[in-house]
Amino acid sequence: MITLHYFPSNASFAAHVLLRELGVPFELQLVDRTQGAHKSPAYLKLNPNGLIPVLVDGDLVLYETAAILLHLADTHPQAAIPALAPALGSAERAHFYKWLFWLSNTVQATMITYFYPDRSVDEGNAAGAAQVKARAQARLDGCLGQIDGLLAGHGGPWLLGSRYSAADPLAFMLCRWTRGFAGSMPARDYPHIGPYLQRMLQRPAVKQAIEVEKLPPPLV
Ligand SMILES: N[C@@H](CCC(=O)N[C@@H](CS)C(=O)NCC(=O)O)C(=O)O
Repeated sequence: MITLHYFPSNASFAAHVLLRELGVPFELQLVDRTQGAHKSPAYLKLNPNGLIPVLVDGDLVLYETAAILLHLADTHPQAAIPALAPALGSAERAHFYKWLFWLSNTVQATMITYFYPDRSVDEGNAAGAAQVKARAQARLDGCLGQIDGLLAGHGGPWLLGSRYSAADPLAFMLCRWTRGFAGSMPARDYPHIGPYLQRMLQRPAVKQAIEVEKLPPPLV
């Protein structure tokens, strides 16, 4: 049995959507961040970083969102036609890696700086934190512009073009995290990302994950 350790609207959301896209049996295990469960000794045994998500697949214990997405796509090649990852060794697969890595190590990492700017400055340095947050937002503006340009360039409907892939739940999750942007455009207001997010919202797997996690409006 596959178990996803999650908290609503957290980085676990991408894996949650993908599991529903695959249509395989799985269970959700709430990691109650409000009670610090992600820093408990039991959870730290699963992920020493104390971060959500963790996927347990039989004997395998896996953290890092992009690794989880890749693992799920690789181990269920027949679950979706076409498969949720392009063929190994293909140019499309190389681009798939590129977007997964970039979304993780650039966009998601910058999001964390945006949401927790106080972690980058000394305690009580509110002005410094505000500057860190503003700089992170400016970098995210550039990332959103890049995603919009990608969608405009190949015409969509999905991140890789015509193929819906395991990168889409990650892109969707990160784009929706910008919904509270003030002073620059949230993802939904970009001409090509906006319709992309609406297409994602129409997918049954996304609808189900939103319903189960009880995500409140605005969704994007
Ligand atoms: N690189 C990690 C990042 C995961 C991450 O930052 N998760 C957040 C939730 S969205 C978390 O657990 N934060 C708790 C904390 O920072 O203490 C991944 O992709 O899995």
